[in-house]
Amino acid sequence: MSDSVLRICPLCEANCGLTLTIASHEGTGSIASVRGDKHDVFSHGFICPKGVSLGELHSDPTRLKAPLVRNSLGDLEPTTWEIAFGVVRERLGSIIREHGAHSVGMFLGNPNVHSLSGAFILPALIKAIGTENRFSASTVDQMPKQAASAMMFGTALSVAIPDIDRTNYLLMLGANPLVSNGSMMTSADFPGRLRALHKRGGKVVVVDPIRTRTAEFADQHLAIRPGSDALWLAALAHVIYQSAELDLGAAQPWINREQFNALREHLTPFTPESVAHITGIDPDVTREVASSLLSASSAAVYGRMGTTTSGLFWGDTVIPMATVGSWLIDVINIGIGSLDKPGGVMFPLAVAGGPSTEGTSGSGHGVSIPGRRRTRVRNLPSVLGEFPVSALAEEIDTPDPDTGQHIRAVFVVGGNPIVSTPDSDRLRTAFESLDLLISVDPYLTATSSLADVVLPVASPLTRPHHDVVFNNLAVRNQARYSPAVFAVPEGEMDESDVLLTLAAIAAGINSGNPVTPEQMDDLIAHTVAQQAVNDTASRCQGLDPDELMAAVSPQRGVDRILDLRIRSGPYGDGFGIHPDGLTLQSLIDSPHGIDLGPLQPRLPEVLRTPSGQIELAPEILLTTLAAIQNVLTTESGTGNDRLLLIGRRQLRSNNSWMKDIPTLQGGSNFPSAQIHPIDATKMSLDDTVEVQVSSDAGSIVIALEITDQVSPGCICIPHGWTDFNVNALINVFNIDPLGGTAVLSGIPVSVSAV
Ligand SMILES: Nc1nc2c(c(=O)[nH]1)N[C@H]1C(S)=C(S)[C@@H](COP(=O)(O)OP(=O)(O)OC[C@H]3O[C@@H](n4cnc5c(=O)[nH]c(N)nc54)[C@H](O)[C@@H]3O)O[C@H]1N2
Ligand SMILES: Nc1nc2c(c(=O)[nH]1)N[C@H]1C(S)=C(S)[C@@H](COP(=O)(O)OP(=O)(O)OC[C@H]3O[C@@H](n4cnc5c(=O)[nH]c(N)nc54)[C@H](O)[C@@H]3O)O[C@H]1N2
Ligand code: SF4
Ligand SMILES: [Mo]
Repeated sequence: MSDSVLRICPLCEANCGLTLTIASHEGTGSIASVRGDKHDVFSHGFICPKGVSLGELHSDPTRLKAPLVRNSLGDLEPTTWEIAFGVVRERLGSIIREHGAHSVGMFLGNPNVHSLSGAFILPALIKAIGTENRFSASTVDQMPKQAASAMMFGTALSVAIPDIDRTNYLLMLGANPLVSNGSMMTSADFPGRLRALHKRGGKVVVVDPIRTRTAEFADQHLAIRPGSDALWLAALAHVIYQSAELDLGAAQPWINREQFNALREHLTPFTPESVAHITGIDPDVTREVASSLLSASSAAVYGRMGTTTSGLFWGDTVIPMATVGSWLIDVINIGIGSLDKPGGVMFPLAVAGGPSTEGTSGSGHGVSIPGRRRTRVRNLPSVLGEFPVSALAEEIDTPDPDTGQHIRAVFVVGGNPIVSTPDSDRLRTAFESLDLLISVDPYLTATSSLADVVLPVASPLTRPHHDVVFNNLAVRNQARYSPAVFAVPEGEMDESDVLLTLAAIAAGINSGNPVTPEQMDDLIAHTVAQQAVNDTASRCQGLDPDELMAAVSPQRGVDRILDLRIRSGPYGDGFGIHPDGLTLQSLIDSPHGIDLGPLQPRLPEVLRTPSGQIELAPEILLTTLAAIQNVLTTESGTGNDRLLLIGRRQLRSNNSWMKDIPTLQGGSNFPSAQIHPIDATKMSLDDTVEVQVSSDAGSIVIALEITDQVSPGCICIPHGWTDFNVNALINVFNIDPLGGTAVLSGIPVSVSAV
């Protein structure tokens, strides 16, 4: 007899609800099949190939089951948890005692935003280590969007999300959700939601140098020149802010007149005509899009990877404009009256809360961009509490000439920076030179295979799941929780316990007194309870934190913290103050989820800026906009012997991992460099050849594919392949100055047959 369980998929931001048929509970347990859960309140049965592979991932024989420690011969060898943590305690202890906490670096990868332990325990590990040298995948991803949103609305998760289910006009730049399933916009069944948009007569416009699947679906595709989005958005904003129909809608009362005027003035030079020679978009088309945005009954503008990680190659330099571009997207959303309006862009309200529900409603500390701290070697500013990952290698391999200070130990938690971040060769050499590299990762990867200690975490199906982060970015308010499907097998360890143990070790080193993982767990929960009673925005303000702790007992670990967050959160029972409110048990009792309805207006409560207003035109962004104006009057001057590199995601892939899962084999799941037939003819290349692709940072050899989906002058290469690592071509110098994010798209490369 087989039985089935429901499970939220932890593999991407879409957060689909799945039905797993259990083949056996014996041993490590196994899954016979995975389907979309038709009754899921959010995903209504949608599933993609990755979700289908969840059972195979669980039983994957190549997943590590025991920790590895490098032996005296230099090989990684399986060992016990006690020995592995003992090595960490001893070697980390002597590094911190001798060289201080800042000699430890941390790199946090993508899977951390997809787990409860990443949300709740990892911050405690960072704090326990006490290092400022924190890096993450965010600075090869979405950081500019978060920086812009934080400046405008007050927190790193105050992101205005397209209300895709009610909009009638969706303008998407640099996003390919029909392959990626959406990002910074949790929208399970993106394809279905786009079809519904069409069905109600709405229009989709895609701006992308590649004719992607999403572009093919769209009503209109604009093949923009890579990296020039900010200029085009400035031109759109220019037309909109000059319009007689201007109505800022719900945002109006929270906009400062002076900022509005300064913005309008700064947009003056950016006419559709003045940017056309750079963007390649006809000025009439730009005016037509502006006019559609203004006249649509509802409209939303959305930008993703292509807008946060591209740069404009112009006059022989690469000009990053990611934070300005991300900001201009919301400048436009405000200009067309779409902010906080149904069918426009709105702020989700997450069941377990988030930065925009903490503190005091309507105002807060805001953020400082650029950040106040600087990297030691290049003096690069921090961004939202971390440093650009492009600076990681130099912070390791360049000791201070006077003090000898540098990063000597690195924790990589759920990341593969050797493949996912710029200048992989230098980072590999830097990692090889470390006194200690610790990797928390269930696989041997290009990164973890360099580690001194590898701490593998048990299968995601052995842990509970709830999307703490992504409910802050979801297109509909809803709440779902999945208990663990299987127990953690003998000898393996849950990620929460791995991170709690590491945090306890670090706290013990720094305090000089032994700390147990159980004490660490209590400390984290107590801190959450204390904050909940302190916040005036909380549903249990003023209660005694011990009362909260007693109420969530005897739960421990991530479940206890989640219960505290739900009960004090915006829909919570407030520990009795709101008797009809939600608890973790309410979610457990509703396995298909609780639908909390479409997004609701949240202005001005959502704001956490010190002014209590929307910062429509932060000074630093106006200055940056004024600076990029220079390109309008220059010619590119570059020879046309080089192509511009564009990234690509593949449907049957998940960044650098899951490549060998059987279900994901075949189809588009292979690395190739795609170029347009015109360029192939010009360079006398046919698609039987391999090509060498070279840049100022390095070169790779990869199979060639000729397709007219790619704009002439561009070359499109997927990321995430260890042996065809596109990041060997990316240098660490092109960084968005405000968002700290590397330029991954739009850089020049040369191509030749091998
Ligand atoms: N050139 C280029 N570079 C890019 C991108 C691009 O488009 N172009 N995309 C960027 C983006 S958007 C991202 S998000 C980054 C991703 O950058 P990373 O996060 O560094 O890379 P991933 O490939 O996601 O690696 C995740 C690692 O976590 C491990 N893992 C899987 N599940 C778990 C788990 O539950 N716990 C733990 N501890 N580990 C787990 C996997 O085995 C894998 O080694 O790459 C970025 N790099
Ligand atoms: N199947 C699959 N799904 C994934 C992932 C995966 O690896 N595989 N990764 C997940 C992760 S970590 C993330 S962050 C999301 C990303 O989600 P998306 O951002 O939707 O995914 P991308 O495919 O990177 O889309 C970026 C698009 O920008 C375009 N582009 C490049 N440069 C420019 C430019 O200068 N201007 C414009 N306008 N467009 C440009 C590219 O052609 C590409 O189509 O996907 C997630 N989903
Ligand atoms: S779209 Fe994302 S969340 Fe949904 S099944 Fe696929 S990987 Fe999982
Ligand atoms: Mo990402």
